[in-house]
Amino acid sequence: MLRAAPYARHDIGVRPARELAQRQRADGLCGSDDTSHRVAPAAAQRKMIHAENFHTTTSLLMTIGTTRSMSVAAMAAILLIATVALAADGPKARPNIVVILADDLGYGDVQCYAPGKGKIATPRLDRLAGEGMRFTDAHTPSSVCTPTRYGLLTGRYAWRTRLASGVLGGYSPPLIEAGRTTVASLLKGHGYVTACVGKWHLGWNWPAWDRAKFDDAIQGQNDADKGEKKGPLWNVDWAKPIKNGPTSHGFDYYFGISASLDMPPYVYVENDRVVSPPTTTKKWLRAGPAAADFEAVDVVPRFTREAIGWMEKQAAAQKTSSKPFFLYLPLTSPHTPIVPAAEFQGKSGVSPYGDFVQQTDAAVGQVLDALEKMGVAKETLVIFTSDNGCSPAADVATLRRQGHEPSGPLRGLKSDLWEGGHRVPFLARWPGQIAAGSECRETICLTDLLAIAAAIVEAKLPDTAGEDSDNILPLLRGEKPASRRRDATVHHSIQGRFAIRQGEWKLLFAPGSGGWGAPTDPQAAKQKLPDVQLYNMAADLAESKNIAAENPEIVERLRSRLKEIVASGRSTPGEPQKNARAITLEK
Ligand SMILES: [Ca+2]
Repeated sequence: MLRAAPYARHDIGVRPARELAQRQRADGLCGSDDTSHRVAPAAAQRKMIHAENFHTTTSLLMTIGTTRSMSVAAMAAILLIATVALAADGPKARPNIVVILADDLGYGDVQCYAPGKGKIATPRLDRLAGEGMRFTDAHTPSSVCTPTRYGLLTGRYAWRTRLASGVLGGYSPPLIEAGRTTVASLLKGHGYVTACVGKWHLGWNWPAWDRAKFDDAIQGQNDADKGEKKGPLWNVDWAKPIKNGPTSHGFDYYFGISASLDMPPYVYVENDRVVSPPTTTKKWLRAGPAAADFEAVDVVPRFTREAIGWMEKQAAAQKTSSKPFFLYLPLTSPHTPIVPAAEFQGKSGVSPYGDFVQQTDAAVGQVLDALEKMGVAKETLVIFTSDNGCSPAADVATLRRQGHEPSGPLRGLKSDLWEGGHRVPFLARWPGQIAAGSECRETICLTDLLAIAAAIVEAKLPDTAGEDSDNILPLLRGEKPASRRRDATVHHSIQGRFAIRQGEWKLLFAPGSGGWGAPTDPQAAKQKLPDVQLYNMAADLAESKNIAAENPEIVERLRSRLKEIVASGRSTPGEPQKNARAITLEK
């Protein structure tokens, strides 16, 4: 049953659905009075079913109790049957979990996040928001791909690993440490069947013909390699299995590509095998080995199809088993190459990027429709989010000319420490558990997924897992937690610069954007801008006025907290853990 907990708006920022619906009607946010898509609270129905079962069992036992001829053994047998019947209903309380991760989708690219400023139609995402909870202050742990994906799966900030800045390439060795708990390994260990379909971008070990040459290729892949046949990127035995990929980190099944859609090799991998070996060279930004039939334009539809096919198999299996499923679906859109399918070209009326965003919205719609058709939508927690903000590669100047602001009210873009780099859309739907049309303004982070999963399966995370993960399940259920396990959230930019957010305060350890945005840090240093920036996010969401000089004690408090978070290897209570390298906060 939904728990509409009493709340103080400014304390917690979780609004009951009714108030939000009224507000939406008042200001047009998410833009619809239409409640035809609202779904019945499944958990409430389940509870009623439980109650009926219990009532029937109790009546039966009472009847039996009055029948003196009934043997003790027979009563015990009936009690056992009743217990098994109730227990068999138990696992259904564990939902299927579907996490859809868009690639480089900005905060303002989903229309319900940018009333008046979003010019790209996103009807399916807006509808998802209306059916669940919309977070307005959700952050990726980094403003670029790889570190966010590490954080999402492990509940730990990636800057604690060897990756001090930037991202991995398509040939990089694995970033997730062997034996580290992931969302997938945790859920698999608690009876879930698990799959990842999509862009991995967390590295794995390719089987190389010549390891020394291969290592050279890894080092030079982003600039030196020209993708020539027999060049270093061809130094792979494509027939042999890859190692330490998704199926080594808790996923029963994998279908996808090794990194971004503009990073070779351009091949699909199923589980640990290349589906179709490269025989030619293709180029989307970077040149490299490609399977003859691999085309960038096909990838989003292919992932959507594969994901739905896998879920259909699991839903069919659920008719005879109680195994819930977990699907992690990291899409490659709307990241470069911007390749909307023919039926979406020109559809947005904004730009090819707008068309690709619309295709992403439609792909999410297909997944949601499939859940409905399979009859499992009511038992499925769906989370939709993005791995970082909109990229400058989206041709932002054209978008702005069309009146579309991809970061909505926020400053900056992908790569930056400013909010546009890492504050992202985050929608969650779980009928009967999450109030339809609700909104939460608490600061959350994609690293929280591991603790949510642990809470769902009622597992206690060991001190060595999810060091930066906070269980936000109570927030999803509209409850007010007494306190948050993670009292502050750390942001990290492509250049490896840090920022910390605590309550309304945000302190950036960079004179500029920390990323590609102007002024960059070298430009800011030339302009003699201060080394730190302090903003009050409640008063200045656009990060327009640096008030560090006027608030030295707040700067010091945040600096000191960030030092602790770095040094102790964790931002949640627990035994201190080690980082993989020495970390410099202020550069
Ligand atoms: Ca990305």
